[in-house]
Amino acid sequence: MMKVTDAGFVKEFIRMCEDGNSLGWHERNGGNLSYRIKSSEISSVSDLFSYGEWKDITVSVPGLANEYFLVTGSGRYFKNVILRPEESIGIIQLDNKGDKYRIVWGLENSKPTSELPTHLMNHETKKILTNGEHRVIYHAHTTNVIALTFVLPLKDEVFTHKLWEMATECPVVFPDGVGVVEWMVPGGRDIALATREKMKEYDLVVWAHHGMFASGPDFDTTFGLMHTAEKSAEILVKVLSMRSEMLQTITDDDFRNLAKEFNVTLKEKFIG
Ligand code: 2HA
Ligand code: ZN
Repeated sequence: MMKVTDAGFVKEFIRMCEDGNSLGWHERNGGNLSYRIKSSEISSVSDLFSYGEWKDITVSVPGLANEYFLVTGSGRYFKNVILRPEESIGIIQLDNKGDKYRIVWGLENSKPTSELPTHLMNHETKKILTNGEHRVIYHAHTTNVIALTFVLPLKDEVFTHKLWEMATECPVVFPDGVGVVEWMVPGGRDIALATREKMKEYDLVVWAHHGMFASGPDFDTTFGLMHTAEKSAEILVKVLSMRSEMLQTITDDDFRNLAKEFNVTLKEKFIG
């Protein structure tokens, strides 16, 4: 008999957990991942569901009523997802108001990630803004971006410009830029609301002294966005460690020429 873990979307989810873990972004139970499941994918596995009790989400996401999500578990380790998927990840369904969820598969002796409010608020915002295209929300503890939040001003303009500047592909991969949320208590409603505000404008949001959140249409694009930004941050950390001033860099006009060649729009507020 088919298992839920045989489904393509579950395999891809597990692979992404492995990739993040192999890059060192998920110490202990750090980070979390969620995927808004397509209805065709749900019908391929729903025979295997058993329905748990309805529980409060603590935020209201009416735009996600009745949707199903594959999510990582609270307190679970990314490194164990491939070894013990049934206890590390699971599928939840939201109720018809978007106030409650129930577990329908997996998450044995566990519950959804502590960052479920931020994940669902981001999903709701992106579902509306992208006409349902975005389905993946990913939170990782990306070492070099975290390091930069101690030495750069916590401004969207500064982080966007610096990350664009350190790797030529960055303005092409995230032309809309990145948002920055100052340090806040994680896991709750307030940080979910602050992140949602930034997600209205960006697909990537930095959490000061904590990590990043990325949104995208599929696993590869979302992981690639996180990876590209974190690699750029790593280059900046290395450069700053070598010397405080650069001999040369990518100039404002270089950015404008790059935008023309790659047919992306780069806002002037991130350039000048
Ligand atoms: O799951 O990453 O932000 C642990 C976290 C909380
Ligand atoms: Zn975290």
